[in-house]
Amino acid sequence: MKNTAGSEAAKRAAGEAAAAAVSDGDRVGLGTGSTAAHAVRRLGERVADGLDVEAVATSYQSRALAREVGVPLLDLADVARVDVAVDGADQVAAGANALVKGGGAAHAREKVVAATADRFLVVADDSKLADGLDYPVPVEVLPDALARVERAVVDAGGDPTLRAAERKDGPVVTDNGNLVLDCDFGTVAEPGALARTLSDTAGVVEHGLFVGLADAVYVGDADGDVSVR
Ligand code: ABF
Repeated sequence: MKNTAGSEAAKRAAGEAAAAAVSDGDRVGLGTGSTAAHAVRRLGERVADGLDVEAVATSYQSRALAREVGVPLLDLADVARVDVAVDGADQVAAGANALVKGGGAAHAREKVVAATADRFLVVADDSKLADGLDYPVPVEVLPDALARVERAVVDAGGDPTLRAAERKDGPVVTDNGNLVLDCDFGTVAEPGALARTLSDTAGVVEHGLFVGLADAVYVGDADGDVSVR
């Protein structure tokens, strides 16, 4: 489930500020979620004004928006690196390079794009900032490994909940055909260690701890001001 508490003015300010950091000729990673959508829309305006970029999308949602606003797309499978990626987050640990992402169940592709970007710019409203990460960590799971991964999450001190679909009965199924466990670990003292534990768990396709990947975090507030940290 996504952390949707923040104001639209704050999201827009953060997204548009990050879009301004994209340069002519850049290959761009387009993130998912309402904050990243502001960056994509602003990029579309800049493309209409002559900006020459090519982009890869992190989800069906961001691909559809890119097409709608006229940002030229490449197939992510053909792209080994991007100059800059812009994406949202569900929670940002203030002062640490650690995020929780995956409220939109797109974190597997989002992490691929973030990891291949020379610059990974996170965009968030100020409600996403926290002293320590305590937002439930999304874990994408092979369906046949569900019970095993649930047990591994419990053994690691977490409380896993299978993410239910909002508009129909049954669980959320990701773009990759997998399930999502939202795992409450309380306040995560060592995000890097937990990230390694989850990555080492057979059946885990990807998890939503992004540690050491962000090059900058654009934080918007309700007044439309942006701080970059
Ligand atoms: C995606 O969108 C997810 O990784 C993240 O959980 C979510 C943030 O959504 P929003 O910007 O709408 O709060 O980036």
